[in-house]
Amino acid sequence: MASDETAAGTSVASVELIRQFQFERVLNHDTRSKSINILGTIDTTAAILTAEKTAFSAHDESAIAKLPTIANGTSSIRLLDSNDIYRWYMAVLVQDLETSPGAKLSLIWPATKTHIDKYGKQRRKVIRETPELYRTVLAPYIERMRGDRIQWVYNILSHKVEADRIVYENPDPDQGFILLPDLKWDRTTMDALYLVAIVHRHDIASVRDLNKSHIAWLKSVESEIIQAVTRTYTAISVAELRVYVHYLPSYYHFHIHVTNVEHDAGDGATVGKAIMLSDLVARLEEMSEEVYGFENTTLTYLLGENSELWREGYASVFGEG
Ligand code: G7M
Repeated sequence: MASDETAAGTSVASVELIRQFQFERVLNHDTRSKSINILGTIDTTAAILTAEKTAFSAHDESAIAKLPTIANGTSSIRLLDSNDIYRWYMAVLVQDLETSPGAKLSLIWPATKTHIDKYGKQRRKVIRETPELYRTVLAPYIERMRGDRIQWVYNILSHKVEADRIVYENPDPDQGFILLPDLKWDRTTMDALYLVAIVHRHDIASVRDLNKSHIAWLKSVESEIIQAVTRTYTAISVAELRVYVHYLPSYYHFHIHVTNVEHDAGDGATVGKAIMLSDLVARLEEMSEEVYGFENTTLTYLLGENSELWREGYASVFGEG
């Protein structure tokens, strides 16, 4: 951001956008993560608003100690039922924008069809992607998905946005990366810590581009990440960090997810999507010179049936009809 004035101006304009959001329909909701994705419009253009109830900040014991008393007066607690030694209630907890906000909102605007498909409810399919399928179906799709769709990545790498949030940077154009809070993190709840490390180099779109020549580099990136995180967030130790990569990712410029193991990152941290970085390195180490890299292996993952990749690519390979 060029100056504080610009930053403040951007922030007011961004808050104003939320106020202008016109509801259209619910795309998806999840009772476990207590979140909802809503499709709407802002100034007649499609927008997706995601609202997620915030987690309790277990590290902040003084706030938690006040929990039984922070309900807004006795009229805001209602007994639902009781049975023997068990009693359960509904309560309105006092919220405060700075210290205990009730929800985290994310806005995508203008939202593309790919975003709307991604945030909508959808069944998933298992894709057993051979090297041949990678070359013929996924690789051409990845080419189309680079460019504008990852403008946000380039903005971070060039310090154009989110620069004041950077937790750690190794600026080397070949070896380096930027570590910063993922947009999914509220930047306060330590148990929900979620960072993303985006590499400076542009030649790795996904796990498929990793080969044996990257082993030493991946190891040093992982250890730099771990050192930076444990130095910055002293409440967290090495054994509490989950460092992993998505296959398939949503954005095709190599990046690494770093979360607190206590955080339930939902589908993003499950089998069929998340691969531990250290497992990737181990697989590369075990690979023969002949196989050499992930380009020549079979990788299996889950794919939403709303996605263009399923509809226009894999449906005809794995679909029923
Ligand atoms: O699935 P994939 O590995 O591509 O995940 C990309 C990650 O980047 C997700 O965890 C997103 O929440 C995160 N992310 C996406 N965008 C658009 C941004 C952004 O603009 N800023 C930050 N800090 N993280 C983002």
